[in-house]
Amino acid sequence: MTKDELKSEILRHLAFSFGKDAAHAQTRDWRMALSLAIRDRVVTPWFESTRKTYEGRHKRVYYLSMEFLIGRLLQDAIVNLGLDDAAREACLELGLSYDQVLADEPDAALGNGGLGRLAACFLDSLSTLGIPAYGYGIRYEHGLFRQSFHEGRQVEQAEDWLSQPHPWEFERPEVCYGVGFYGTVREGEDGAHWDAGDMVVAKAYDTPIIGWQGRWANTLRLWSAQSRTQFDLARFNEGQFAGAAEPEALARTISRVLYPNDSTPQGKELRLKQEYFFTAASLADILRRYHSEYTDIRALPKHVAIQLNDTHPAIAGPELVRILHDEHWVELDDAIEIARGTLNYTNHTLLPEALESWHEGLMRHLLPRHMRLIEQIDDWHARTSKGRKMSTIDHGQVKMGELSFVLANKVNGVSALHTDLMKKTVFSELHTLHPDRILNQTNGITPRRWLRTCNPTLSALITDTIGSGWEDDLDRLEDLEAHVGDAGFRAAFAEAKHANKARLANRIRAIRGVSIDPDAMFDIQVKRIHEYKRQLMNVLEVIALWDAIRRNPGKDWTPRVKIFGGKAAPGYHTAKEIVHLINDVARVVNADEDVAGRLTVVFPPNYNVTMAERLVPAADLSQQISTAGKEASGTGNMKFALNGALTIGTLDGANVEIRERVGDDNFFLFGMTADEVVERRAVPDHAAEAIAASPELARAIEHIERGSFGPGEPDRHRHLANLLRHHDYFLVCSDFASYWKVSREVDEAYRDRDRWTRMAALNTARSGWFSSDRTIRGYAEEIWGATPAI
Ligand code: F58
Repeated sequence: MTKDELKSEILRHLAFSFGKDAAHAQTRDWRMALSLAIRDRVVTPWFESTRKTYEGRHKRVYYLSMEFLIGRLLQDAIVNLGLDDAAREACLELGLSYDQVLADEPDAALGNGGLGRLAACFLDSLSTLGIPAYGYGIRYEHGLFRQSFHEGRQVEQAEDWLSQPHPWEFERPEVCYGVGFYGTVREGEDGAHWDAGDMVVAKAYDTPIIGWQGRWANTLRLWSAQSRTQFDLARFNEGQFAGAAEPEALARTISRVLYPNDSTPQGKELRLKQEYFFTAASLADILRRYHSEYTDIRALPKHVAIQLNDTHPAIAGPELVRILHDEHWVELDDAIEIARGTLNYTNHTLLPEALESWHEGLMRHLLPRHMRLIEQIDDWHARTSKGRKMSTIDHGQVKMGELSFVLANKVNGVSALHTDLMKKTVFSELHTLHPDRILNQTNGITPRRWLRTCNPTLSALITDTIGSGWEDDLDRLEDLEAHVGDAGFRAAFAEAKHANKARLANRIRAIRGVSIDPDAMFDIQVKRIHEYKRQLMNVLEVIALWDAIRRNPGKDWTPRVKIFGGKAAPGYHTAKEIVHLINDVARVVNADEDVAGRLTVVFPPNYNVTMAERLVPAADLSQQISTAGKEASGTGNMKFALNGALTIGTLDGANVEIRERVGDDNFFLFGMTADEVVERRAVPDHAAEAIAASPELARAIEHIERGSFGPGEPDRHRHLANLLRHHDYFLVCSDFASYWKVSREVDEAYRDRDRWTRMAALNTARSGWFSSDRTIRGYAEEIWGATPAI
């Protein structure tokens, strides 16, 4: 498509799809018109992909996920279709700023963090590789909350990405399924019958996901909840206006918000309803498609592979058994085997508090038939695998990890270390019973979004140096290594980074009013705020550094800009206190003339995919400092390394594999190993001992206790200080001395810019393995038995 063709398509949509004259069109209108002009180019490959899948009778992959953190879609589609030059020029000729048009698109924030973003990267890779696949999830009306700060405290507001039309989706009113809840189970002569007490309708919305160079497009199908009953006109006419709308409002509650607060019984029930809602609708849809092609339900595992993204869709196991047994009259044991042959489960966490379990009473109340089947599945497992009963039901709780494991063909972890720990800890008993079931698939990231699109400066240098084609063959970045010894290449690499940093500095000045120097080291930690991710340790380092600079102002300190980004879960009190502390520390440090130009702290609110796309290319240092054994993998760590940031990190999650690949000389390692963490926790007074051994740490905690960051309110952050001294479960204190020491080595290393650039370039050259294309190939070969259809 030429620039002129695109231009006339934009104008055509502006007039005929939106009824706007170019003279009166706003940025939004132009963005919508450009989106539809681009979307038109996606439709033909999309239809073609569906046709080829049917014709070739290809095995289909279904990725069930409560979350898809896709972010913006317009530029992604433009770049994948190779239309970026045409789109930029067309906008220019129409008198528009291309960047401004792109920036008008709201982020589709249908996820919390890494798990949801991984699902989005996987969709991109599945399409790029031409593997017939569907993503299934929920079309939340309100995605992840919008974060702002009021006097340093996090404030949450409802996010409303659907308040304007979403140009990428196609509503499918004809694709809808009834999903039942509650009710009773009748045991008849011909088996069990579930009479649901309530029913909502799941309606489909499809978004095409176009792969690299437009060769293939898969579908993301999201479900929206609707009432089954029609609007009650009689009630309305009796004057009961709210009552007449009630059934609709209640049904819609299910797809209203991402991750409803589940601290109340009602919230818990709603979350379980969401899980069953989208899982049941997806399975009904998968089986409808299956029956349109095949007659033998027993051959399901041959033609269909279903991946459960964590345990949120774990009810798929009992639901599939229910359909096979109750509706297709397959013997129970056979039904269980067929379900097991079809389903696979990815685990994303070992944190005990994050492992899902549901109260047996709630499960029986909401899904009586499923609860009965869970008991039978448990019996079957005990019978067939020398297992003890009660692996899935324990002390009145249904453990969804165990249930997913028992009903999975394969179970995978998301980094080598995590998979190893899964075998040794949460699933040790099940692993002994089924030693071939657990395998590893280290996470990956799509290089299209996370290098090609977000970092055009570095991408251009890469293409100039090694030619094109690395975007879907990221191992080719290895070819850069031969150029790292070339001073000209290093200078160009440094220049690309500097340009990205200057762009970020301009933005931060515009949004936050803080001036930062692009020559200073940009030191970034962006991710959800969590105690195990240890943003608290990072802010302690800030405090200690501020204190050290004030004590020794004459020293030639390496200038640093500390950038934080991330949201705390609304009900996670300590995480919110950490947010507050970072903001308070930033205020004090940034106002202190003694440290000006040497240390600056920035915490832009509302970290999201779009902000990540701006921060990642501009980082010099990537903070990956979780307590070893706690971060399942991390994917931000990969994005930063790929874009030429050096990592300061622990041996946790995929950091281990990043370090192995980029080389220990190009990675700043500190802290305890996962085994040492377990030992250390058993030492009485480990925190006190560590504080006594580190004067920097001791002074930093004293500053917090003295109220240095709580103007007029000295006890403001005392709780965090107490936590550090007396309940330091995540071993911030015990790792601090090592962190501080290595951080000073980082300062030193940054002074030798050319050496730093060499290390950074080696990170880029050696990160090709972290492409999600490699991850998806691993799933396809080792888990799904699926092959590309192109
Ligand atoms: C993340 N999990 C892991 N969970 O923490 C991270 O190490 C890993 O790289 C990533 O998955 C992808 O494998 C994660 O993001 C959640 O967001 C939960 C979703 C359900 C509610 C609680 C948080």
